[in-house]
Amino acid sequence: MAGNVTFTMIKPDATAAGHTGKIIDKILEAGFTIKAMKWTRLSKEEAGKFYEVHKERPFYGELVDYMTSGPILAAILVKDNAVEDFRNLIGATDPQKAAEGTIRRMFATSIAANAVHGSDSDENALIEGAFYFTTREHA
Ligand code: 3AN
Repeated sequence: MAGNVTFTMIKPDATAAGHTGKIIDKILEAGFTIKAMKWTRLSKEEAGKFYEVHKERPFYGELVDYMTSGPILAAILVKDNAVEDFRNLIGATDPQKAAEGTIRRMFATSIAANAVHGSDSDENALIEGAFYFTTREHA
């Protein structure tokens, strides 16, 4: 059975463009509740660690540079079938391929600067949430 937790980051392009409030509205309207939330800025070391799975990908350096270029909003979200429903809400990685009405279609500017992150599995949702929040912060 699918889990009810996912993890998101509103990325530097979206926070800089002033889209944070509108994106949170979309997330709440879609039925997610916020279990923990943190406004922060990643160091290169932290971003490198968060995206370690992409280390061998050609865009890894660009991704780390971009994710450290400004503040982000990290959050743990709760809803039935959270991972899949959130991926549907944000749309495809490439905003030009993202469906109408999805967060990336509305707010993202490119594949790299694609406005939001969404965990791709229940397991990664827990790992990613634990990267930012202690157990007490989402009790
Ligand atoms: P998603 O975020 O949709 O799960 P992944 O896991 O394939 O996509 O990629 C992780 C992140 O790496 C993306 N959110 C995006 O910021 C960046 N990324 C993916 N593909 C590219 C690419 N071709 N060029 C630059 N950045 C990319």
